[in-house]
Amino acid sequence: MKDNPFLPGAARADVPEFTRDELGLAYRNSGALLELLTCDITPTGTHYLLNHFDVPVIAPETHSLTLEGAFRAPYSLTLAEIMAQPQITRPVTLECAGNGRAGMDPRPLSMPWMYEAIGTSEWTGTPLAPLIERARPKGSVQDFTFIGADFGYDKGVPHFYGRSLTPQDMAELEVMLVWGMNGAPLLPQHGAPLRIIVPGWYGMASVKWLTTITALEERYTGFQQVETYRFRAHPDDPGTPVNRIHVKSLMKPPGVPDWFTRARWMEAERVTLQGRAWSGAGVPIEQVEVLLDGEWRAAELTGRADTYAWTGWQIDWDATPGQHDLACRATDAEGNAQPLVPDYNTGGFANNVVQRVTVYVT
Ligand SMILES: Nc1nc2c(c(=O)[nH]1)N[C@H]1C(S)=C(S)[C@@H](COP(=O)(O)O)O[C@H]1N2
Ligand SMILES: [Mo]
Repeated sequence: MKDNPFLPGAARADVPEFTRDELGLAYRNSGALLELLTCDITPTGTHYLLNHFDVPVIAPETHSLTLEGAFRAPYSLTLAEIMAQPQITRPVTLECAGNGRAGMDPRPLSMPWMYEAIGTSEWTGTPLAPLIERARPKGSVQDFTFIGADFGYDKGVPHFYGRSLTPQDMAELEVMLVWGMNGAPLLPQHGAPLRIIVPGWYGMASVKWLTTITALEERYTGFQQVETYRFRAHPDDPGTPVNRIHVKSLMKPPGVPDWFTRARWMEAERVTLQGRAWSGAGVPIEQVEVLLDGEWRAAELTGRADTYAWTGWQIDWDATPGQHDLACRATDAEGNAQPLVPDYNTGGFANNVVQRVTVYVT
């Protein structure tokens, strides 16, 4: 128990592990609070954030969305016209593709997420596919691009944040055009006044501050589509695209924390451990196992609110005195299970390694 931070006079290791630039990104791109995993819907303001550039401030009264390019009937809609479309509200779990990056070895330099780039909100908007169909895309269209109002540089490349989906993606995914989050207008940092939500895919596809949808007769080659968000084994590897979310689970850490290390302390007692599990593309969670005293035990699944929302789980644990290293591991209905060691890629994407939580019980 030599690292036990709960002992009086416990020392802090002072190894400068993260760079200043990573620290700066971590201030801007806040993560969810794991203790709120008990909430079905992530309380507004605690949903994780990932903003590549500066948050643009857009006046909703004058905002419009333009559909241009290889459409037979291109058009624009004001925000008011969009909000008059058939309205739907759905809980959707979003996760940043970089979640878990800080747990990779070597650590890829970017936003150093550990476990917390996750959240589930009730998104209000309208299905996007009918609005694209209304513009009558030509048969030759290969990509629909979604461009945000935020502009900046990455690796020397200036660009508006943009992503694309193929006509087949549009047919398969239930993409929403969204103006509301948890019953209120979108917050500036979450894409106000208009964004898309691509359920079941990592968050990079859910373009915020949406201004333009362009139909292309060739594949889109924007920076965020082809230069990043690829699984590359080494820098010269062309790699494969990152798209659907990989199966994952998290637990609410039990007991109380040590301020600095976030290690946990509790008294010996019977407790109910709780958490959430999710997978991509609407695939349900089949099983969650929790590592308790060296044994993987099946948790009870408490269900999910909708196809693209996370599933709750819980399990009782008789906590006995000593140090305990807990972990949780989900398996989805396609048989995908979380790995015990991370699968490396140069961008640090989709690290769905099992979460580990150290608990000191007295
Ligand atoms: N325009 C724009 N859209 C964007 C981004 C961005 O930087 N600019 N970040 C993307 C990434 S990587 C993620 S994970 C999600 C995060 O959405 P949130 O901040 O609302 O949680 O937004 C996506 N959409
Ligand atoms: Mo992300």
